Amino acid sequence: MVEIAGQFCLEGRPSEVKALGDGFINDTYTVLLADSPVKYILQRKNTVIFKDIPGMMSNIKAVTEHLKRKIAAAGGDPMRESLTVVPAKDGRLYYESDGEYWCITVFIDNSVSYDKADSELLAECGGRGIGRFQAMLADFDGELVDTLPGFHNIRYRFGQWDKTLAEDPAGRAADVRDLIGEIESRRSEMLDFFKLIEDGHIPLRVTHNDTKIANMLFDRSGNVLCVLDLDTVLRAPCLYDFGDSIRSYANTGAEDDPNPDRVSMSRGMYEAFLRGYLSEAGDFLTDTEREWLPFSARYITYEQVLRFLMDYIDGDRYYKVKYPEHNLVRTRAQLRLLRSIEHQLFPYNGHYVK
Ligand code: GN1
Ligand code: MG
Repeated sequence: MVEIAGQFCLEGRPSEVKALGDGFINDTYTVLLADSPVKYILQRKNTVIFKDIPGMMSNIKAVTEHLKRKIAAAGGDPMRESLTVVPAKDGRLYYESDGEYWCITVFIDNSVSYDKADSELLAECGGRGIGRFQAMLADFDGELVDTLPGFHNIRYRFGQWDKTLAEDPAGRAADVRDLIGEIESRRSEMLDFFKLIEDGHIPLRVTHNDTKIANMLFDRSGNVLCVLDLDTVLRAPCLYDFGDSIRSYANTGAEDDPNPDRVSMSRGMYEAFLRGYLSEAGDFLTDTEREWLPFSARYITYEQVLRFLMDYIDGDRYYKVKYPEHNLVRTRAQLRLLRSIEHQLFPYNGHYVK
């Protein structure tokens, strides 16, 4: 891997590559140099999931250049507040070898990362960070390749779901009938919401689409320093980012908590994130977007239950698992969160209550 890192335009000779983090999709490493304190992040991108790595990297390059211009204009530090893509020596944004795709970005030191939000203040800062990220991209008018068609599209997900259930590749469907029922009972409501997007009542913007707290870096005073993992930057409703953030920030337990009793939505964290988010995004959101913010938490959490369960039924082919039942444990924990969101935000016949 030191040799692979050497294929990129680094500020010195790479001397060591160390595994980093817990991503479910890509493999991530830190690259150290022999003669300089500068560090880098090396990733082997998952080509089963991402079919067009060159397209993905050109998206990331275009978006980060736009962000850097905005950050510089606001007096910020573009090298610390945005990812920086490091090209390979041949000028490409990736290095390909034996069908594997490798990419490098600059490591941002003196920052803090979290797996879980530990205070309402942090949730509010997270909300501000995502709102600001979306606001800076509001006038991005470059090309973006749709590298993950149907990513948060529940109609597309139901297509995959129906096929997986019909094929039942790992013979697991019979044992999870109760969970399948949880998905089916909410199908039409989810499609009703998605129809608002299909019919153009909710606009597409440039959004992140994977806003869990682990995908941002904070500074020492708790503000979002830099939004990471731009693999899924796409044109999509900004509600997906809000919903996915609530799924992450407001969960009192872990995403894969083996004890679902620890899992619920913290109303305080929800309100704090919302406050922070609206302080930055309030200016560009339409009334319809505002109205559907609470439902987006339900929608994205529901989609995540479906995706974890579908992967379990499919024999664990999408998400990395640490043990055989991992996707099932994730499903149950996310279902508990979904119920808690419903119970608190939609107690009366599915209507949102303030
Ligand atoms: C994956 O890449 P990572 O680990 O941040 C997934 C998200 C899921 C998330 C669940 C491309 O995110 O959609 O919400 O796991 N990314 C992709 O933690 O599928
Ligand atoms: Mg990702």
